[in-house]
Amino acid sequence: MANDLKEMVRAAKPSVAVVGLGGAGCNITTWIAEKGMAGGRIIAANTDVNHLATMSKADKLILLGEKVCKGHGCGGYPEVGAEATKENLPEIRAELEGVNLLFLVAGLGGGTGTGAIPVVAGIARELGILTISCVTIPFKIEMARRERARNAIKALSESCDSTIVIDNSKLREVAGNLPLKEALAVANALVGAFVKNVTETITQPSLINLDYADLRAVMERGGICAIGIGEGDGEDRVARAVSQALAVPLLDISDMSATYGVLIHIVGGEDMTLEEVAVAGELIMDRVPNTKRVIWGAKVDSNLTGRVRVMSVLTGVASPFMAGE
Ligand SMILES: Nc1nc2c(ncn2[C@@H]2O[C@H](COP(=O)(O)OP(=O)(O)OP(=O)(O)O)[C@@H](O)[C@H]2O)c(=O)[nH]1
Ligand SMILES: [Mg+2]
Repeated sequence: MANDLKEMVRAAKPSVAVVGLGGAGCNITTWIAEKGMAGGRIIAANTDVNHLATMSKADKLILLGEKVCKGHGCGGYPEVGAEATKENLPEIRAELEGVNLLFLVAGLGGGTGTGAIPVVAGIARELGILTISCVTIPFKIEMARRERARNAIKALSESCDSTIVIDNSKLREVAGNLPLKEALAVANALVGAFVKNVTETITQPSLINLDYADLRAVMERGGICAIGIGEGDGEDRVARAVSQALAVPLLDISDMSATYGVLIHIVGGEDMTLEEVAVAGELIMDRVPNTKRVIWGAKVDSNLTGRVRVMSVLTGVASPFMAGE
């Protein structure tokens, strides 16, 4: 019996993969690979051979569109990025066979990531994989790039289950006056931590496990999603972390009460109590009363003693960016 159960646990463990596409996407997979992620396979794909070979870390590197791009990038043309990705379809499909949960990460606005991400999402849909894309949209001053990103998000919301959108322009609110490169690194760390936390919480034992079925219930056809992060210490640390996570979503949302679902992930030191985790769930419910589903996972990280960090994903939101702002 014990052996049967062990075998069932092994068989029930979902297979998770993360694919970074283009320069920003590969920077995010590099962040994840450097931190280490238990239970998921990391793939980095780019047309730019130099960036891929010298700066990208992953379990598997894929050079996209060798014929079309000859190892250079796409120069900001998404049509070229899509063409380049089609050259590698068999290889990408082979990587995705048997995967249950897929994260696709890219910075929208350039050629490779913007062109590749809908193509890979299309293969994932054919294979019936729960697919969550995590994308950034360019700064407000990058007008033409923002328009390109908007079109890409429309395409993604048709082919992915959920599309988590981070507006680089909103980074100022969390990253303050950091130099550009460091502000972008804040977004990379946020997306990287989200992918790592969700992967580990559904594949490894943790304080409160989110399982694959829970995740599927919230993220399947979740539409456009906003992510927020908050941190607190001392008394009321959970309340402060939760309100910060909900107050500064990294995408402007027109109406928070229309949120369909919420995923919350809490990380705290050895001193975090189960009571605190439960309170976090209640506080979130108060803020988004019409939400149909709330799921959460929690994990202990001994480096965070005295503090808690909360990450929230609101699904099915309406954003002024998508309305053409
Ligand atoms: N968060 C984040 N955003 C980035 C980073 N690098 C670039 N960006 C953003 O992502 C957009 C696309 O840039 P890249 O990812 O370099 O473009 P690409 O997909 O490689 O496309 P091409 O180089 O044109 O083939 C830019 O307009 C920036 O807004 C990064 O490291 N982190
Ligand atoms: Mg590039």
